[in-house]
Amino acid sequence: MLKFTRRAAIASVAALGLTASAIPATADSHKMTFTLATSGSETDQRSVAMADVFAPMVAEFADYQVGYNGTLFAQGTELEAIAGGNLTMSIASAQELAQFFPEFSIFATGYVHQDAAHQVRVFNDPLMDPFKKTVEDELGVKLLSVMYLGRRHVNLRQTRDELDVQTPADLAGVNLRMPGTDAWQFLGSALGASPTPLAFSEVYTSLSSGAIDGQDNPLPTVVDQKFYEVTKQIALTSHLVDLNYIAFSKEIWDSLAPDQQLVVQRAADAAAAYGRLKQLDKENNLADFIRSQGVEIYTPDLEAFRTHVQAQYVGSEAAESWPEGVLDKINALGN
Ligand code: KDO
Repeated sequence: MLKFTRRAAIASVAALGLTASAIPATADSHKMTFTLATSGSETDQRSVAMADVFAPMVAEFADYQVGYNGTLFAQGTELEAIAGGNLTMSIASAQELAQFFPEFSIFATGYVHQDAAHQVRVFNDPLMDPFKKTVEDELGVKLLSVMYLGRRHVNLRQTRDELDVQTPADLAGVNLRMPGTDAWQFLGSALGASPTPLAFSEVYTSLSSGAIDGQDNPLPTVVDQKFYEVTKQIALTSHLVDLNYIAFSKEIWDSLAPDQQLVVQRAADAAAAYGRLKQLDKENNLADFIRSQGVEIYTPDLEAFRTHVQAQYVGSEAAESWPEGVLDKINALGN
């Protein structure tokens, strides 16, 4: 995948020269159409929350369209599509934002966020204001709300007899699929593995063929994508309490009346809250089902993973982009 610098990325978006008019109008000319692109499936809880909570709340003035499984825009290209006027919304990751604004890597760093509530406190804290403002001013994207994806764990094809993962050293040489941006690859290396960039849509087939040894995602994703059919173990590393932002076109936002903006904001917050509860519930209740499918689930030496991962970030290029004092503020909002 291309490595974007902030300037190059924004220039490439500007060069597209596209406007919001590229977004299709609906039959009812009084209504706008809000189009969401996601690499998640229709049954992913974030997708369900957007369809079942967000869409009805905005229905008075906007129709809701969605492209699932990366069919509308490939994973990692959605923010450019919004900035170029070709898309209204995406479920964006901090890792994608870090492609444009490296300081976002702080929210993609292993063992920083502690849980779902911590993510919400961080997102709503004034510490986020300059981050949100930069994305709005420089990319034309508003971050409306924070969605919970869950605790990412290491999920491998090898049986535990073949490979017992206790510490990062046990992952040496393991070909671990991570999504395709620098922040993800860094995290894969920090875990001790050999990270391979691959689009989400290709993970199942690559696990099945043995092109990769494993992948990392929360338990609900393992079930939603049926990764349990093609893997044999999950080491509960919890290396990233992962989040996504509901990203919305600033151009469309600015075209809305103030009361419509309020409705959109409330709808995003309500969808995020609903999805978070659903995802937490799934996360807490899926282990037995996954085990029943023949996948061993166990907890490795978490202290060894935390210490090793955190040590990799110290003095890293990523950490150099973090604004002074922000990590301390994030930690102070923890438990
Ligand atoms: C993935 O590619 O592993 C990932 O979990 C990364 C997330 O940031 C998010 O984009 C997610 O995929 C997709 O929404 C599919 O669940």
